Amino acid sequence: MDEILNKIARCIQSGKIDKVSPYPPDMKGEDGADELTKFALENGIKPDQVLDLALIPAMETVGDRFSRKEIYVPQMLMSAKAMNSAMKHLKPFFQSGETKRKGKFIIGTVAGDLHDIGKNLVSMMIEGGGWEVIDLGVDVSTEKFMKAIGENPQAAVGLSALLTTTMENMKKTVAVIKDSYADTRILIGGAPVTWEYCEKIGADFYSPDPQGAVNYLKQLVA
Ligand code: B1M
Repeated sequence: MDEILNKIARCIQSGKIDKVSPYPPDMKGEDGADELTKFALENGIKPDQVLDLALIPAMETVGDRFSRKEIYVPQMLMSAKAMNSAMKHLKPFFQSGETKRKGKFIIGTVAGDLHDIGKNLVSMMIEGGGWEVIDLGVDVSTEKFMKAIGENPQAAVGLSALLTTTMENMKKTVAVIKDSYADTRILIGGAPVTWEYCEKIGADFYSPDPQGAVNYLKQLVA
């Protein structure tokens, strides 16, 4: 198991998407994150093992290397593409939850922020937890969140931010939503977000991971 997980992690770190992708040149012709993840799942490795032991640690390494200026945005983008090619195989497992819907959940990455890997994971797990998910995508303006809430007034809302700069937009969005929809439950997350920040901006809940988000929503309807 370790060998295949290490290979997947290497593909994420190097940005090797699939067998036919020419990047990086030294891995040309080799299986990529796409084929290796499919192989791992077909051979009994659990989806959460692929996620927790290969994909997420590999992305952390990518982030660290970017911080140390060992890699730049194009390489980070290739790693994100490799991660997405692996995640498409995990998606059906995370989405095969109960069919009866518990409620609606609106989610998006806040304005100015294009990071969607974490948001997509949260979205998948919540859908798997039995919620109808309205995913507004990335770079979502406050107005777009407000429109979606207006159309789905009972929905809970999730905001994701990965940049310290866009956390400010998260704050603004929370304030505007709470101003018009005081009862709407707002859950926030993303690498730079903390409980302290959650309390400061008046959101209802902070979760560092998708499972915490699922648990929070579960107790809302318990
Ligand atoms: Co960007 N980026 N990036 N990036 N990127 C970070 C976030 C950074 C920490 C890298 C670094 O410097 N070490 C840094 C932010 C620094 C800061 O603000 N303090 C950074 C930067 C600077 C930038 C640019 C500004 C770079 C530039 O252009 N000079 C630029 C900004 C673009 C923009 O958004 N406007 C940029 C661009 C990009 C890419 C497009 C190349 C790519 C994103 C592709 C994509 O998402 N489709 C990218 C990537 C891949 C990263 C890193 C390497 C990985 C992010 C990721 O996907 N992690 C990242 C470094 C890092 O995080 N280690 C970095 C894996 C993912 C599973 O984790 O998203 O944290 P995460 O989600 C977690 C939890 O946070 C939580 O659950 C998830 C699973 O556990 N969670 C929630 C997330 N949302 C939640 C919501 C919830 C609950 C939990 O409830 C609603």
